[in-house]
Amino acid sequence: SDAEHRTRTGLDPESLRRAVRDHLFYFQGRHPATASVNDCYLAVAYAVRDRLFQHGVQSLDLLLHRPDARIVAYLSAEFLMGPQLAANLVNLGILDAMREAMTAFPHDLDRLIDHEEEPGLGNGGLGRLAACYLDSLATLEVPAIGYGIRYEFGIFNQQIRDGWQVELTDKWLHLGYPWEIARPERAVEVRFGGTTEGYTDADGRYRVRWNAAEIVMGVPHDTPILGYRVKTCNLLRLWRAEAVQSFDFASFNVGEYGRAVEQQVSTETISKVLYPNDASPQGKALRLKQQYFFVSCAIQDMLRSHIRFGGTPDTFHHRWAAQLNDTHPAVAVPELMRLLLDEHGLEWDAAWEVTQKTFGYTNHTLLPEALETWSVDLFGALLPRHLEIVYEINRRLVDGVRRVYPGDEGRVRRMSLIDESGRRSIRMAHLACAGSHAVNGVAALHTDLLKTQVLADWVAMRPDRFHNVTNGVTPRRFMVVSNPGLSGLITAAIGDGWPSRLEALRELERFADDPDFRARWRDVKRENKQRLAAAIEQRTGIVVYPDSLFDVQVKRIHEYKRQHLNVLHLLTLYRRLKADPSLDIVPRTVVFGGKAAPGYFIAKLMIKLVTAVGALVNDDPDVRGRLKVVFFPNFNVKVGQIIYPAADLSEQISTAGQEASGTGNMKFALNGAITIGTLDGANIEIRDEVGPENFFLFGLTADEVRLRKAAGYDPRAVYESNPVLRGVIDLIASGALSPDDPSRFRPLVDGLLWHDPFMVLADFQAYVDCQAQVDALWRDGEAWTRASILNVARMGKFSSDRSIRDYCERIWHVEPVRA
Ligand code: 26Q
Repeated sequence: SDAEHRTRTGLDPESLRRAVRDHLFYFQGRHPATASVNDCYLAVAYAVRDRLFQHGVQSLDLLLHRPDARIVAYLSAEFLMGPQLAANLVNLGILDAMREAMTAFPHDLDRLIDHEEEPGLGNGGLGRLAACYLDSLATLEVPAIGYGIRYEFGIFNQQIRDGWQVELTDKWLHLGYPWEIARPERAVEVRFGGTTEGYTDADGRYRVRWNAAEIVMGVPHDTPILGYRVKTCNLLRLWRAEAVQSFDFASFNVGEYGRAVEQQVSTETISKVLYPNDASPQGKALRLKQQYFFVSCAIQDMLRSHIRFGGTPDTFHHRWAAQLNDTHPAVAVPELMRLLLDEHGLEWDAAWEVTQKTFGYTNHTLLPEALETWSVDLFGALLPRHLEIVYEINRRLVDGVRRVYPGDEGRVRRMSLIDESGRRSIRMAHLACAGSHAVNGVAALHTDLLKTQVLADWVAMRPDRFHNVTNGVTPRRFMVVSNPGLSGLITAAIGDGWPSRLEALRELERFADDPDFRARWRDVKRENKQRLAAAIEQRTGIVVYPDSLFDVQVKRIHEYKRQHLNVLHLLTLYRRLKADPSLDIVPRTVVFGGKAAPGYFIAKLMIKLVTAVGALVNDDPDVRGRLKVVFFPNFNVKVGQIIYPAADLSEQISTAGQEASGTGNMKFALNGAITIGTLDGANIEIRDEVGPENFFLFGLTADEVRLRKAAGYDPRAVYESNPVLRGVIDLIASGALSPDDPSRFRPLVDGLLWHDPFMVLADFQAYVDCQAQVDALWRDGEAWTRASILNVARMGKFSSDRSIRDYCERIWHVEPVRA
């Protein structure tokens, strides 16, 4: 029976209680009666980790006996994993058993789950996508390893002081991180700098030797990744940089202790901190070192394991399918070439075939300023051998272009791996395309734009290599873990199969007109809103009302995401109320959250603008609590898990053509929020699925944006001709929001009036009109609830399980390995 099986595998409450007690007592030297919250949290986490590794050992054993099984390597500079305890308990199926077990301890399970701090090893969408994909790979029983960097400091913690963002160091390791195991015995060496020299080997072949100037050790730290209710346990393997020797004895002996330790410190800075920009990369040497560091560790690790399991270098791609999560790991292409050529003696053509068959490349952005390039000088100084290999790849590429398009030197210049205009630099997206058998965008529109614009020349030469794989999110974390109320209601209605078969949500459609079901649906949402209201009051002191419409925009702060468009709407509502305080309006709570890159001045000013509007509006007696504006500080995965379930309206209002996909849009809709959005990224596909009548659409299309710009867009003219818009812009410009510094928001206002690259003013009226339709539906509570239910019922496509199946079938050609 199930109960007997649980007892045998130590998953019943009594075994769990004993395991937690043993960890506490023998491992941490604490008596249960006096254990602190952190003591108890660590003890529970270790007890759970033991059970994860029980599965993990099985998964690895399995591969030993299956030399033919293919393994996915997901290469990503970021993994935004979020809290692990609750998610692991759900995947193991022991959340309730552990809750019962913990009644014997001074702190209950929910207190411990709340205590957990998350490793913020990512900026936003791209890093969180990698984490969702690891969850789905394990759930689909596909062997996989996520390779990345074990940053000592993740994304900064955001505080709001006086309405401004302040960045604090993220010391996520300070209380100990119980989910990982260091594996110093599997360390590898990574080299930097120096020179190359040619030589002739024993067989008379010309070879190249790299005499590096610096050696760094990469030490892997493994976190087990268990699938949902399956036996598969994969790995997240993050690398930490360490000095080869703890200090340099040569310097020490001549009395230069300081110099010796300096070298060690400089080595260990490689994995010290995550770069907090999620666009406009700067060509910093340390960033390139980080990228090469983890990529070299990963490829060496993969090669070593392949050979240990009896493979040969020329069959590497039979064993491994490696995905490049944007261009951040694109240096993997010359690194695998180098290892195959210089260390394993393959000829160029054989090595190139293995390399192309190994890699796939996912693009996540079209923003020209976000496309990574490295100056040839910097790249050559750090990676001299790789530069030679890049030049040789380019020579052959350019030969091929000239063969297919004789005389078309413009095309040669456009496609070259080297940008020769100005200071010479390497185009990493081109390197990734050249070295991959498959290139994909992350939503249908994004892939189209990629194919017709950014990579059009590449599509012309290799049309069959381009794919779309629309993003997805894991319903385990973003529904089961974070929204137990809604999940329970869904399970009561349609059974418990939906978390791993999300298309089954469609069976909810027949409840959309059931008054009793609708009432329970509303009760769940209300409870979630109460929970968020409490968190808002605790963190900001602002009191909000759960009966108001919760209108939420949480995501990185960026001009292209247009948080300021949302603010212009807010001020429109405010001015209406001031003009007529007795006006009957739909009460709204407008919640913002998100981090701004520390060097992005306008984004930080946007945060200050939101908090300034809050200060103006929240306690105005004319408003009488009908409008509340909240900036929820330090948005991260954990905060998201409180916010998504409590939202009524999801703001997805980027300028069409700018947001590659978005994944927050999916998390909201899966929790019953209705979207107000543009035809951008995955919004388009969400609207196709849920139906246009259950989605608030507004704004210019990507084509219209392009045409309007080509025709000469004049934001000033829009401002002049729209009195409502003029009213709100003038209000911001007047200094009324910043009496202590009347010109504070001038840069924002001037940017909108004179440039407005993201067409905020062009979309303003359409947005305000669309918000009026939102109000109208909200006033019909039954109709709103129906639309909310239908949103959830029709969102099955956006499970990351579907995305991963797409990758497995069309790009990786990998299959599940079942226990
Ligand atoms: C690069 C070089 C140097 C420093 C930083 C960076 C860097 C870091 C992170 C550049 C970009 C990022 C992150 C990008 C990102 O999150 N993109 C988002 O990816 C999501 C998953 O595909 C999409 O849903 C979003 O639309 C896209 O914006």
